Amino acid sequence: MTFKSSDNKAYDVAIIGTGFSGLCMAIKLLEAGIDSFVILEKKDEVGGTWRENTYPGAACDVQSHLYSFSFEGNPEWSKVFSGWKEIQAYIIGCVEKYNLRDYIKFNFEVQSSEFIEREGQWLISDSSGDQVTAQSFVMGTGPLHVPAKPNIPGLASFKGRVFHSAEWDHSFSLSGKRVASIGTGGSAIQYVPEVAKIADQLFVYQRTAAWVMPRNERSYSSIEKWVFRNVSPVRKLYRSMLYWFNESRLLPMLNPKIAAGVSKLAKLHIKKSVKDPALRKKLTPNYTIGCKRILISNQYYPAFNRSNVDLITEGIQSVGENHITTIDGQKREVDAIILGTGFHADPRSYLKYFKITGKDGVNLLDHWKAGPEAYLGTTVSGFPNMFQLVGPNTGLGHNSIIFMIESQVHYIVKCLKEMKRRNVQTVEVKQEKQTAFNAWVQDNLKDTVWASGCASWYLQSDGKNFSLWPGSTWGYRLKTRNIKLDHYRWQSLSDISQSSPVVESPKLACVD
Ligand code: N01
Repeated sequence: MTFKSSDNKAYDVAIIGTGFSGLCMAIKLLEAGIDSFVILEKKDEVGGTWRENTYPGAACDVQSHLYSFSFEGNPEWSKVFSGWKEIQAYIIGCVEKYNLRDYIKFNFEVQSSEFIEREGQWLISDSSGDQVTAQSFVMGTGPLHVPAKPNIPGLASFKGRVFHSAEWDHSFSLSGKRVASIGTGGSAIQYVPEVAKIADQLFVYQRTAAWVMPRNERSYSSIEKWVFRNVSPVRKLYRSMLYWFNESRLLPMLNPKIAAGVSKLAKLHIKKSVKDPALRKKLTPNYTIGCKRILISNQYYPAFNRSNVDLITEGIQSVGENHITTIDGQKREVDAIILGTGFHADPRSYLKYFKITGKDGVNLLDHWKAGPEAYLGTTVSGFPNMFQLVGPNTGLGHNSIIFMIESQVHYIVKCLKEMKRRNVQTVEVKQEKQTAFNAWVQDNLKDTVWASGCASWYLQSDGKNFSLWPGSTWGYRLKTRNIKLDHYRWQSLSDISQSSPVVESPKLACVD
């Protein structure tokens, strides 16, 4: 399919990314009658997380009937928690249904985005010098897309294969090999049981134990699928039951005392799954459940009962040409090392490769020196017409992120429509509203389980939680239903030229 939305013009909207966020934005723009938009995608296929994470066992830990667009129900999900292939097929199905490939510019890896104040436009460039201009700019890049690789002495000298879970090397068979896996987060607990089945020996290097709860592995029967297909109110009711069930999981997150009760259930899961008491002890976390993301798996703990799987809890000291040495001096020879070490979740680390310049030449990284902040996780003062999906403090530990994305997209479309209605070229949140909102967010986060003392990717180095929404998802939906018009500055180009000195702006270019 060729890119058609490329006729050398400035678009109304440029969207970055073709994951759930970017695609949702595109579909809702079309629904609102806005078809002057382009979607910029760094790779040659859509899917975001679900294109990248193809490791064995990769699956979503939110139920598929809920982890899908509310307006694009899929009666055909094979099981409660689907694997990456099925989710990616669903995403591609949505792209085909809404003819979104016509709007996507593939292989366009955004390197910079600059707000040209005099024009009220964003100038977006990729590494090859290709450029696009758009009045509004929506970031659908997702917070977990730049792999974090550990800085272990000697890792570069390892002569075997090393790869990150999100960059799985399918060309290298782990069958019959001695494999080391570093990390025990959401990704590792999914691939460890799969690798254990084929590797000769698997060493799992655990720095911090993870709380893992049982997963409902059920497949849907053909009768259930028939009902979902033919009686859509039943499917919708089921979706809403899943939503409210997940929403109830917020309670322990907001109250560490309740969380402590939930940890008894998790301990029971460990007891039932792992035979060796010493091993159980090592696998039992020493922090309040929920402080790091609660993981779900029926296969992770039992994998440690296998004779070819070893849990290593001593810290890694160094890596040699064919081995890993731990601080107790133990050397283990391996053929491959899998880095299940997570992602650079703090936008300040991944935005180093993607420069965003707002009003008065201010770099977003400088604006965010003390930590990423946005108004409703969506708009940032000083960065007019810029919108973020799953921006600061809109992440979740208990429910489907797609619910949040749909709330944000609804809000952004409202902003764009309001700009048109007022015939203005820029919209910018007022700094005092952004500051007050973030004070409220931080105040609401301070007694939650996420602040109960563990180290997690939700927190920046000074302990500030920059990633999670501090309350219910329906509360967020209520806040994003309507725009508080007086929280924003709505300006036409003539207002801007009267209020600021004329500065020579770079010539706008728009290259196909
Ligand atoms: O990454 P993580 P992930 N030496 O950051 C360890 C989502 N997700 O890719 O806890 C040794 O959770 C680190 O140890 P510690 C989900 O939101 C969703 O697994 O920091 N170890 C930890 O154990 C999830 O939260 C699905 O002490 C090192 C691990 O590596 C997020 O993605 C599926 C280390 C990293 O865990 C990220 O998950 C999978 C070092 N130098 C993932 N550095 C769904 O189903 C790090 N670690 C939707």
